[in-house]
Amino acid sequence: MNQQLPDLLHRHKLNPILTAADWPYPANSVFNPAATLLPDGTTLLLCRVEDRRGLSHLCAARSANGVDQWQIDTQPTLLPDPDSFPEELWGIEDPRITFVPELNQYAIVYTAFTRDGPGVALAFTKDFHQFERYGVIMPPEDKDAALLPHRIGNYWALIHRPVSAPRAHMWISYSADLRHWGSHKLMMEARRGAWWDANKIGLSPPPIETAKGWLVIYHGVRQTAAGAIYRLGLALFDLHTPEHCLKRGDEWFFRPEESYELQGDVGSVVFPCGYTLAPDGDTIHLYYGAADTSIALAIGSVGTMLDWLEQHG
Ligand code: BMA
Repeated sequence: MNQQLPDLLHRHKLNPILTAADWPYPANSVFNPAATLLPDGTTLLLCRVEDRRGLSHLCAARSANGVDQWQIDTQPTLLPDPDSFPEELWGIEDPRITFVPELNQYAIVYTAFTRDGPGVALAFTKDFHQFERYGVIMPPEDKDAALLPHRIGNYWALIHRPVSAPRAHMWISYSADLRHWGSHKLMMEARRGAWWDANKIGLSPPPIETAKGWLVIYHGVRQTAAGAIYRLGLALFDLHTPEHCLKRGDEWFFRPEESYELQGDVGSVVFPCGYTLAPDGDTIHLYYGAADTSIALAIGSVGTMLDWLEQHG
């Protein structure tokens, strides 16, 4: 192992843990999964599956240990429904799952690929079999969104990433009813110039609620002559005013290094959309898309990430 590199996440030796070859039906690629722990301790991944036309849908995979022996739904779990939701014309992508205790349901926030680019859509489910769609809640161009698990004051809060080309920052918006959104606040800006997170950033998995604040893993997109590099950074936000950034790491802490991250449909991409927390409340299993082709797992500690942020923020 290269001791010069930050050591916050350890790749699982079985990586990539899921590929299109594992799928029960034909697929081009499987990547960018949302994740949650079901009440019985089963890990559920809601995977983005890109079919051979290029359009994506979502498919659930379940495993007792979150590593192998995946039971994959034999049919797509959530397909785009462009007849009822024309915003899903070109597919649905990159989900984030948040369990919402007040509603006793899982919120799934995903990208709807509309005729005018990506927008943010919301659906709820109790069981990952039946889904109630709310439709697009943030119009294009917007993506990389997740719902916070409970209200802040009286309002639900949604983190998302609208684009005001050529730059794209993280915003947070509030709603009393989950359908009408306002009080839009800039949460964190992409840096400029040579920085690893210059010009375009976005939320990766949903924020992690800790005693010190909302711990956010975000991606920075660096444009280079050879294409984009997607790397991960950390930031901490106030628990009661989540648009207020308490700390932001200057350096990335995870980057594409392994062959399955460097090569694929889109090389040099690590793109997590979900994590699970072990019963110790500290061990994090981060699930990420590797090179827009497969699904990989990296394991870390929330406490160690917070300590790193103290030193590097
Ligand atoms: C982003 C999203 C992700 C994708 C990444 C790299 O903009 O579209 O779905 O993994 O680009 O291609």
